[in-house]
Amino acid sequence: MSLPVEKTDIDLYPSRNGHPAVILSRTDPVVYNRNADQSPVDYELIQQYEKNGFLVLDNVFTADEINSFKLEMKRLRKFTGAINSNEMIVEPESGEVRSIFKVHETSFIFNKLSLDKRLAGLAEFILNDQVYIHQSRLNYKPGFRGKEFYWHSDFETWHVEDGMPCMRALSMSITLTDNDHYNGPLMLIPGSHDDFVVCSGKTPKDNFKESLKKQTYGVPSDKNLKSLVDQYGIFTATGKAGSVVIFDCNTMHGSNGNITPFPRSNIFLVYNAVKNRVVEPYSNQQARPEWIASRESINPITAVECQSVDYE
Ligand code: 6CS
Ligand code: FE
Repeated sequence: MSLPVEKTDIDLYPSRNGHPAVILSRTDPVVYNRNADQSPVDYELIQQYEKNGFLVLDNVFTADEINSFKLEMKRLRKFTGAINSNEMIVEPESGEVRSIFKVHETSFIFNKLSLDKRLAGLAEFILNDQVYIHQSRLNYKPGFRGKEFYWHSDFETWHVEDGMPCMRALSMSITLTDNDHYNGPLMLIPGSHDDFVVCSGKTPKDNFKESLKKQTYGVPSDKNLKSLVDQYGIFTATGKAGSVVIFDCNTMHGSNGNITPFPRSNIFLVYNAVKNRVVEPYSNQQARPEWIASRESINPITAVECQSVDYE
């Protein structure tokens, strides 16, 4: 196990600390492995990821695999509240389940999915290091009353509230239901990963108790968001169940509410480089709980070749 990363005094990405809400340039690479021969996918796809800050891979998982994941998602919705209510976040108004965290530890199937070479192998290549799960979450976004996820950079939150030193992490969103243009699909701003948007305000104590329901701190100003959209536009990641959206930790993203009868459910697996393991939060506040951000349980992953039969 490599030595824990010492928190350097220089905060390369100061945010929510009274500084003006400006846009700084990224100082970290996006793709850490420059050896195209080692890429587990066509290298053009890696170049697309580097340019846009995200990549959509269709038909990564079979219908049988997705069915297994959906059954597991329903099972967890039924039982998690009883066992680990903290890890279950409900929608503020309807009380329906919005998210369940730490499913890579509480679910045998989703633990296996987090090790699946189709995901972990690609994360290892892009981050060019051993990887571990920083966070996992099932987002149910139920039909009729599923609420939005306002625009944000995950890294801004993970840096300020979890102590993630650098931009050497990525999220993989596996679509468990069809993500159509009408049921609140993930929206991403292509190229925004190269800009670090400093956020105003000061992080309230125990912010996560509110932010996981509705994020109001660590969100870009209207001016900065408009400047990103004017420069780069907005991409909507629609896709059939079984597709995977891989996005850099700093890509600005969000999703609208869902008033259609069709749920938009995804599982998010966040891979962080072991060399980029979290240190003390840059907000100098208490670290968020382990079920939101791995800190004690940093287990480097050994990627495993998985097929449909492995998920039955
Ligand atoms: O605060 C967090 O870590 C979570 N919040 C959002 C909206 N995206 C990243 C992560 O799941
Ligand atoms: Fe996010």
